[in-house]
Amino acid sequence: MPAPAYRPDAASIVKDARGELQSFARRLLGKRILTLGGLMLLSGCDLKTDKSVETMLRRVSAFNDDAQARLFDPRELAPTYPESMITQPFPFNAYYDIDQVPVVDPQAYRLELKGRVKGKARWTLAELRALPQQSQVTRHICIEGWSAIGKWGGVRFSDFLALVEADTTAKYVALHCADDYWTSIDMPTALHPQTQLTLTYDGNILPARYGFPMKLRMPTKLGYKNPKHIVAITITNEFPGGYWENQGYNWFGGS
Ligand SMILES: Nc1nc2c(c(=O)[nH]1)N[C@H]1C(S)=C(S)[C@@H](COP(=O)(O)O)O[C@H]1N2
Ligand SMILES: [Mo]
Repeated sequence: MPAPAYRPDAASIVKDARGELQSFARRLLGKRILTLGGLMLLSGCDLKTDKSVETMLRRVSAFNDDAQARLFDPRELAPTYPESMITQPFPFNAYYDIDQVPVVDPQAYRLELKGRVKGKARWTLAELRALPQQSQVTRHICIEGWSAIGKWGGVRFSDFLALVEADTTAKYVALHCADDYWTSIDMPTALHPQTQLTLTYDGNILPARYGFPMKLRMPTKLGYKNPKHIVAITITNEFPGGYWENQGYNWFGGS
């Protein structure tokens, strides 16, 4: 994957870091680039334990623009964990309460591919489930200041993009959700080996609260870049923005 080789000055940036955990999201507003890999390096936290994540969130809560512009190498893999470390119960989060989680009819569901794709443009759930599956135990990090380890299973997204003959020279992949949520990612992130078209949670069909029937799991991205209830995917060169991104959250939101 193409990756700019930025070399952050960790010491000076950690010195700059100050402020409170709650201000983390606010401080991201209008900022340019923030990466999880970069945060790991800059904060000196490996993000392997809950405590190190909290420490990291606290340390980076007051990063300035310069600090945020110092990127880490996005070719890095996010850490993986033993199943014994899975957080029970895994938290629910959305821009609404849990009783408003969208209800998607599995029979009627079709995943739609739009934009720069030449292959099959409509997929049933059965067809998606028939593709080769993989799983990951990784940490989900929400910008609101919590993190949790979960196990997600599904199709490696780069395999799926190849299957639908997506134009992988296009700049963006936009993900449209059943609840009017949407987000978008750059093509290197879409092709990252840990980016997953997710159909299961902890070995079972993805429950409604965690994104039934399908979500995109990206352990290299913050929580809000991991869209649930995906109904359509667009491959495009036009910047698609996102639900939170258009309200000021950092578009990059990860490594
Ligand atoms: N469709 C949709 N996807 C979404 C959201 C949402 O409101 N709607 N919230 C995002 C945020 S901010 C987080 S932290 C995670 C929460 O996922 P979880 O419920 O599996 O923990 O979903 C992300 N994806
Ligand atoms: Mo989040």
